[in-house]
Amino acid sequence: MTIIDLRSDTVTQPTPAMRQAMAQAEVGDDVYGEDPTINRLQKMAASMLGKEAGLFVPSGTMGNLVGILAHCGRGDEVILGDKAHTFIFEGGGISALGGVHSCQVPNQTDGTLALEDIQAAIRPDDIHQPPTRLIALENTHNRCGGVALTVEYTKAVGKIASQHNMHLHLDGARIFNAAAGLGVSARELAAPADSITFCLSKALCAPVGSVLCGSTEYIQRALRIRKQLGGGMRQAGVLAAAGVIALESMVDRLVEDHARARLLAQGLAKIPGLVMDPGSPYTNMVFLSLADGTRLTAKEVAQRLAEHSVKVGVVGPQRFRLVTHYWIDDEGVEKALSAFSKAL
Ligand code: TLP
Repeated sequence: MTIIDLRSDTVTQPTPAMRQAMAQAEVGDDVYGEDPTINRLQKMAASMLGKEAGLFVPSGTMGNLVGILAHCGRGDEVILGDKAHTFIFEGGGISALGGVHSCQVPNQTDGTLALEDIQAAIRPDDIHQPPTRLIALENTHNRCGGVALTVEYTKAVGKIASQHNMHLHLDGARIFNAAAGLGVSARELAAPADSITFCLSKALCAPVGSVLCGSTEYIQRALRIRKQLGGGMRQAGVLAAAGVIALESMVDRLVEDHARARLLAQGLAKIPGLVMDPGSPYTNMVFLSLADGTRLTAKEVAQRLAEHSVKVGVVGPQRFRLVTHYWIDDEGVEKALSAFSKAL
């Protein structure tokens, strides 16, 4: 029986077109800068994000790590959200491996950091304090419900960064979902940022990889850091080939995932015992909880759903995250709704 896997868009398998492109990919040694497929992917990515250069990395986590270390030295500080993926889910890599200090500012429910909170977090020039070098935002914001940060907001943060001679990094793991959700281009969303990393292996279905984009000089620095971290790959054009297909043919269809997330949310809202997060879904993520007084925990409900071949993310004792993606069709949404009805 087909599994309806709504745990994440990271579970997406490569499409048949990707598998074919991977098999036929022209490759070379990328540490020598000689993999034509990687070079093509990096160029495409940079151009779509409006940056001078791109760097293929194995994961979103490495994209953020390399991205932040290319801005900050040991003892420097980055301002980020207390619900940021980089703060919560990346193993503390920026401090463990780069000695970068983080200053967490509360994420508002719309995924933003209040501008006054950012201003207040910027350190004075004082030898007792770590120098604030960077602000990092996340778009779409995962823990804040997959909500997209607007161009206007990102511009306002970019302005603060440049006024203080600091930089702005965007964890744009799902920047193309943000763009689709807002009806703007990813390039506009990335414009105020000095650097952006986005993932090929989430909603865009590629099996591996992310791309970090920024100025030529910045990417040159990032290249050295990627090598230090062991992320210099050789004939990885077989992976980049799927990324090229992802950028060519998977971006414009993301609106379909968003429409199915809405369909899913509408159906779930009608099932007694479930409480939708207000506003959910913004893009491809549906967040909901069990109503107070429900005897079952989210984990127990997830086990029951699994018996009906439906997998969901459990993100709290009573809370779920369901993510739509390329491999979830209308029938998948129907099956998920029917499984929830049966499980409860
Ligand atoms: N997020 C994963 C989990 O780690 C939670 C998911 O299922 O959503 N930035 C953001 C905003 C992300 O959501 C993720 C992955 C990453 C970075 C890291 O990407 P990978 O998994 O490629 O290292």
